[in-house]
Amino acid sequence: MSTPHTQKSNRAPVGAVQCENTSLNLLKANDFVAKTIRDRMAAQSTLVINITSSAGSGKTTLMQATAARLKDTLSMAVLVGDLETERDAIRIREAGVPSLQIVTGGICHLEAQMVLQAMDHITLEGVDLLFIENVGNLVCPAAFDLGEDYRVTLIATTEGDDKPKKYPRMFLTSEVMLISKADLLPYVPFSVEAVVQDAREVNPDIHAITVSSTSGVGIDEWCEWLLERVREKKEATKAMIA
Ligand SMILES: Nc1nc2c(ncn2[C@@H]2O[C@H](COP(=O)(O)OP(=O)(O)O)[C@@H](O)[C@H]2O)c(=O)[nH]1
Ligand SMILES: [Mg+2]
Repeated sequence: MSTPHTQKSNRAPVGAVQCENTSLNLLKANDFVAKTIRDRMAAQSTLVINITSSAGSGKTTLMQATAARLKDTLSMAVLVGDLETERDAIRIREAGVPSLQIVTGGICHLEAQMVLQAMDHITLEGVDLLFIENVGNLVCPAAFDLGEDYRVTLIATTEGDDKPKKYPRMFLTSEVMLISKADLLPYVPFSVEAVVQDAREVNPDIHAITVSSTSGVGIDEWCEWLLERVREKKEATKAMIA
């Protein structure tokens, strides 16, 4: 009989030391902090969206395009994680939305404690929609709850349509998959149908929207989805207080 995968990953090879899996304890600590963020944001009715993808799939450009559409309709803020530089936060501020860079100093994902610390350095009172742009990486960010309401993963048409099956945890834990850079579809071998089918085999409930931040395709649908979630969040807070 074959050994279940979960047991296999914890079993030491012959001659090796069997170590305690301390990562599981770290994740428990992370989830505790994530709950603090979730409770705090629920009390003030701020919708929190964790944006994940590989590096270069268009997360920051999407933040800029979303800012252009929604900044006069609702109050937005963006926390953005990268290993180095403040470049993305500057781009988002230039688009007219308050933004703070979280420099992870080499860590390949954001953790809830980083987000909680950053929250002390940006005004979130009255913010309807808080985006957390994660570090570009389809692997590690999947394991860390940041206290978000929704996780949205971008997959660019330039990345190849085989990624949902190769990086299943990211697509399993996301509510939405945005197929980005749709303007490049005529030039790259990428099937929207195939990527949606693979993603739904991993996560049957994943909602897919095809977007292009440069041509504007799908940005209306994306912004409508966001506005609906903001409305729901406000209703939920009202019901919680009543
Ligand atoms: N053609 C095209 N290029 C895009 C689009 N969105 C982003 N890009 C380009 O892709 C590159 C990476 O984008 P960026 O937003 O920085 O990606 P991030 O690393 O995921 O934040 C930049 O050169 C962008 O100009 C798009 O919708 N269409
Ligand atoms: Mg970016």
